[in-house]
Amino acid sequence: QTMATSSSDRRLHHVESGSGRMQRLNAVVLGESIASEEDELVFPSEGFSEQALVSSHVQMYKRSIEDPAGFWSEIASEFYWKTKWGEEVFTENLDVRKGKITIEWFKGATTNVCYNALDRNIEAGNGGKIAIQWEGNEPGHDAQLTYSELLEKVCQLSNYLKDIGIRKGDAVVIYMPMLMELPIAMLACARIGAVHSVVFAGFSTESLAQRIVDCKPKAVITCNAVRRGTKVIQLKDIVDYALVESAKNGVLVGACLTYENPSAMKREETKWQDGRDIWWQDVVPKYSTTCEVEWMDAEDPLFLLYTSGSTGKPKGVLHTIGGYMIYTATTFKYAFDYKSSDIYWCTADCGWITGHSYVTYGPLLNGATVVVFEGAPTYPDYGRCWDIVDKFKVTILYTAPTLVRSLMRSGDEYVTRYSRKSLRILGSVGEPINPSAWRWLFNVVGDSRCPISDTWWQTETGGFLITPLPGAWPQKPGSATFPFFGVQPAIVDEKGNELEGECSGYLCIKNSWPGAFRTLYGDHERYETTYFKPFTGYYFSGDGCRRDKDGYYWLTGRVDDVMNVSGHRIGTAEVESALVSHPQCAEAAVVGVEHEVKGQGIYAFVTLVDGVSYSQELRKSLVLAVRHQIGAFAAPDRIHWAPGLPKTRSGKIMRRILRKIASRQLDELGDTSTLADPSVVDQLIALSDF
Ligand code: 6R9
Repeated sequence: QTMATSSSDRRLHHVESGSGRMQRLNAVVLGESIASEEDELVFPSEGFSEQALVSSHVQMYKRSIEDPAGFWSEIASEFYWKTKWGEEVFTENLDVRKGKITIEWFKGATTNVCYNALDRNIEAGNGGKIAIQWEGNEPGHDAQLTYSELLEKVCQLSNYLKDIGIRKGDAVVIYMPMLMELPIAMLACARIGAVHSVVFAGFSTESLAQRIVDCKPKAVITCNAVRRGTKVIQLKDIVDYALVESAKNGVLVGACLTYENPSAMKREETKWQDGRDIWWQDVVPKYSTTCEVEWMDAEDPLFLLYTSGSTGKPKGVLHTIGGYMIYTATTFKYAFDYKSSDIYWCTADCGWITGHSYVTYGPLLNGATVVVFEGAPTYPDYGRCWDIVDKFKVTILYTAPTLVRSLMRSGDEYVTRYSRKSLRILGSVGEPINPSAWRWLFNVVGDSRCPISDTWWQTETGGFLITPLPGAWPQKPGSATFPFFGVQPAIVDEKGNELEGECSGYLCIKNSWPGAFRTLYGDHERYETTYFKPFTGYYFSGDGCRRDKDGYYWLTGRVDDVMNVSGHRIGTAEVESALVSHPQCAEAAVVGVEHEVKGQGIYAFVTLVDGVSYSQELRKSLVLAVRHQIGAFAAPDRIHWAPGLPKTRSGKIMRRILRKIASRQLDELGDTSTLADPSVVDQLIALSDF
């Protein structure tokens, strides 16, 4: 009946709740002991499966693969389209040999995502339902908006944006903390056909400027300051510098709409440029609470979101309207087994793709109640998450392994102090969740009753590609399980040959899905080169993957020069270029190393300019350079002085060797004879203080 029942005869066991910080795994094993993590199956309870949206997946998956046009157009018909698509539901070419890479879904049809998320749900009688349940940094500071109220706020902002001349196709940069005004700004853009580009408010002024210069927005929407934990971050200052920097590069932004966040900073204290800066509260509430929808082609752009690649320049991932709408809504519904009574909380920031697809669009398209949290999950203490869960009776909690690991270290007492009985589903995203973090989340947080949706996907994919469907099949701690409807993964070897059955290699996708990105903004060639040329005929994800004998997928991390630090994608080249911008740094090579909490830590090898000597101060100022160029989240954890770097005779840095040195696997350095100067390796080892 389900994909994995064939293997259920092997070992039936359940995971019991452990006690203390080290989790016990009490497996009731039939026959022999568990051979490996791949053999551990965790079954949904019978009650859970009975209630689940999908309890038998096989037929539905089969249909989605055999008849994608029929499958997706049926789902799309549940949404509002001003005009429908024609004969052709989608067209795709993923093969560079056949010409330009193109992916189009529902082309020719017209719709509006904001209309589908708000107006449609209100018309269905849900106007009085809470859309956004906001929780501030300080416990006790909260607010909420119903669907009708949210629509009114969105319309006011839409009208304001139109009034200052923003039209269909214009870009708007949003640099905001997790206030309700952030999703409001996204939806207001969507309503009038403006293309939003949200920049995570942890990015530095240089990074913000770089993005502004690339997408040339007509306006920037920001907030004067935010409090996160005990810190106050003055966002407006960062924006001011970025706008000066952008102007130097020929990009003048006419309007900077600033939300006053009085709990963090008074307006009088905010630096101001008359003519350009406008207080949100002074203008937006004056506008009408209704605003006509701009009907958009399904293939018009919805947003740009910059992400890291293997070169220093961030990539502007472009998503279009129709396919993204259908895909985020559908993945949200099935991977979280969404019911209208659910209270959903995703801890991600809207500055990342997770916040786009699964704070704003996916949940609101389903008419869900979404918790939006402004603060830090460990403030005022490690119990804050569970306090919020109990306070709002959260039923679905979607979070990241890095947070799970950090809470796991702080002790179970912080969790068990709270009831958490409202929870029914847990989700994980951002990086592979290691089995011990999985078990802790399952046993301690979920009291061994809540399935975990470990969702594998990317900024580029728009929505989940490999994910459990809770209730449909048993889980394996640490595996994202199986492909979502309509997704055909392929694991290939270096030569691009597709591997069958149990195997490991590079994870590719063979077909398009509605939520796929359509291009890199202004650089279709880079889009083709990065994603479609490495393995002809496939979309290449950049991730390594193993498929076990039961067909479960195990993501093993990036195989390119991209690191994953606390679930944030950071290119090694970006950190390197920030380091070499320091006047005393001659050269830098950065690698990711295993880190207990962050998943990966940033380890930088630095060669200094001749004559400069090593010092602790210099270390600090190098780290500062990265904080300034990219943001605090990209600060290197270690700086390792390097008189020279291991290079091949053609001058290519051999990162493989650096990775081994950084992770102290000195006996696994491998062949160093191809190096231009093999003695640099000994020098490096001599200079590391371990
Ligand atoms: C959604 C998001 C994408 C990269 C991706 C992979 C890693 C994300 C994962 C996961 C294993 C999961 N990743 N989810 N790895 N299991 N459930 O995080 O997008 O910021 O673009 O990062 O994150 O390496 O390639 P993005």
